[in-house]
Amino acid sequence: MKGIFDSLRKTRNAVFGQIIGILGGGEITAESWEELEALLIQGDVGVHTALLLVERLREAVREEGLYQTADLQRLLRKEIGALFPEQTDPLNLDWPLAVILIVGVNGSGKTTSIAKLALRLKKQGRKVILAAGDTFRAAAIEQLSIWGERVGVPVVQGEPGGDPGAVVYDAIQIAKSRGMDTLIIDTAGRLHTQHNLMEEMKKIRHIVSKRVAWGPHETLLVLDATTGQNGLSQAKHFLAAVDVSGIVLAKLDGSAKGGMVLSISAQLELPIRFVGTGERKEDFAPFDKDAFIQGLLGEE
Ligand SMILES: Nc1nc2c(ncn2[C@@H]2O[C@H](COP(=O)(O)OP(=O)(O)OP(=O)(O)O)[C@@H](O)[C@H]2O)c(=O)[nH]1
Ligand SMILES: [Mg+2]
Repeated sequence: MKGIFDSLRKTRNAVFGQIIGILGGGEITAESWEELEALLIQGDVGVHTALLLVERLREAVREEGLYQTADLQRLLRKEIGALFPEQTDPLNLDWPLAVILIVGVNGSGKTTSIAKLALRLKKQGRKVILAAGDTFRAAAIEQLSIWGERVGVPVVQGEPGGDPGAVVYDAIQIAKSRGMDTLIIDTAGRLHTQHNLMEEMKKIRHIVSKRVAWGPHETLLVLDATTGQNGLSQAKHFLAAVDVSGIVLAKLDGSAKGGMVLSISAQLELPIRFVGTGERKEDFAPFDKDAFIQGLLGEE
């Protein structure tokens, strides 16, 4: 199983390691600030978040009367940490049937992340069932059922091209009749139009909410870490249409753009619940901000 530290190797090597390089010794000069800002932006932290970080660091340096770049390194770790909530609550699954809706653009890593999450919850003793709510893309149902078999979790599926609402409806009935306690719903990443996609998400939510008290209890948006800042603007479409409760950041291992995590926290104001750290079913970890900071900047 790959952890967060390993999965950030590309990000660390591409950019963040250099930050440690420029903060390796000597006095803080105007150039240190410029280089730091440029590297943060290059590392896909996002302009807004990069400027915010530099501003906070400048303030701290002024207040504490510091002048050495080594101090800046310590402060950088601290200020990055401050972008994240102190603690992330556990998933809200304390229900007779907890329903988790998974959304995200096509190819972001939804189906894989569902399987990984299902396996994780199963190991925790939960009775998990999956619903193949992506009826649009021909191979999607098949893919989910293959993953279901791999992780040993049943999958409720409908007809390709059928109504995803009907699949979700059936899945809820089956889950209840079989005494399952967790339903995870896969959804389409693409329909004919973006508008249709958003309407479908709303419809699925509506069906769940009518059949399961307070459901869906979690709506996780899967983002592809390799898309960096672009992924972030896509995320905003979903956030405008559906009530998202958290982020799953897939493919952190394949990305040199792990810096985007900082702007997810600073701009979307949503907790990152899990990260995908590889292609295997075990390559999945709860987000841990200390491991993340070490992964970005190296061990202290
Ligand atoms: N390296 C790596 N690859 C991943 C990870 N998660 C998913 N992938 C790969 O990303 C590709 C897309 O993943 P899917 O789970 O099919 O994505 P999806 O969002 O369900 O895609 P659609 O059903 O087309 O909308 C696959 O090749 C996965 O193996 C990860 O954490 N690390
Ligand atoms: Mg899929």
